[in-house]
Amino acid sequence: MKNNALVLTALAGALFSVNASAATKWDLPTAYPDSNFHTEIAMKFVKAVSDATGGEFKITVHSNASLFKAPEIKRAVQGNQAQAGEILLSNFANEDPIYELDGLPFLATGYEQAWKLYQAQKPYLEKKLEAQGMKLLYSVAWPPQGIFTNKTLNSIDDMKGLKWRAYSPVTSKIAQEVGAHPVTIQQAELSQALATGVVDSYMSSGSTGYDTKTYEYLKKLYDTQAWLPKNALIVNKKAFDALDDKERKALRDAAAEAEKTGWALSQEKTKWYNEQLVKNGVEIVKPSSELIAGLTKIGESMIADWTKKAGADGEKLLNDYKSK
Ligand code: PCA
Repeated sequence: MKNNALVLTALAGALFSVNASAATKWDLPTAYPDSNFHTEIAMKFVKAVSDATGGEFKITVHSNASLFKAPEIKRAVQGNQAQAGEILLSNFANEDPIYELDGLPFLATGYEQAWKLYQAQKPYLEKKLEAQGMKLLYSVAWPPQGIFTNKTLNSIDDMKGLKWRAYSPVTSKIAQEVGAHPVTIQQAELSQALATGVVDSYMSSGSTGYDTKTYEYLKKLYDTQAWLPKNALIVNKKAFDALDDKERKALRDAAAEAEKTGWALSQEKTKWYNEQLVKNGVEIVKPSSELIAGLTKIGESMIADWTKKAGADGEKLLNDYKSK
């Protein structure tokens, strides 16, 4: 009897210690390198989650497309091969217009407008992701988008024939509209594409120009400030639902903090990134009004197309945005 009790106590102890050490381990693939500010924010986010749970909830960031390539991350999270992931929303424009919205030229140009657009977009984004078995944790804007090239661009006519790197359906469409030749290449492969001459121009932020050492190849950045696309941190819904209350709270709190500091850091680093480009020989050019007029016209027709595609919800969203 006494022995049995001892065995039971030992068993219970063993079970308890198994439970107590059953840490939650998640993977978080992202497509951008450690030097990127989005990755910096993601690293802080996972540390905050770990700290708030006494190290019980560990999320491992796999940066620079080392686990999944940029266009594969969303599906990996959906299928729970990765429980969390960071995606560039406008990469998925062909899936649903809601993903395209913040990639449209001249709809929202500065940080203030981009934040307002996000507030109007967010409920629809959450709904779409939920329907796909995922949840939105936070989203942060990239710096404003400009054009890297060696060519002098007085108007969009000068963009004809450029070998244009695209990162999304919209950036591909812009190339088609101006008679450039688009090739879709994600950031992780961009340096190589520049080095081998596959592309000689692209539209993106100073952040990507810096991360990819674009300054070694392209010496002008036309500061068009055309839009601010966003990355989003998403999680698999089943994985999220399987968390205990403490873990879920840790995740939510860390996400709210990441979003707040992420937007501030993005804005703050815009200047810093451009300074690094200048130090490395890039001329930051104020675009002519003719160039802006040409790009704005392309943007307007894309926004009109978007409104048609997005139907009544889209119209409501845009009205919401304009009234903010
Ligand atoms: N950098 C990413 C997307 C937007 C940006 O500023 C890229 O060029 O791939």
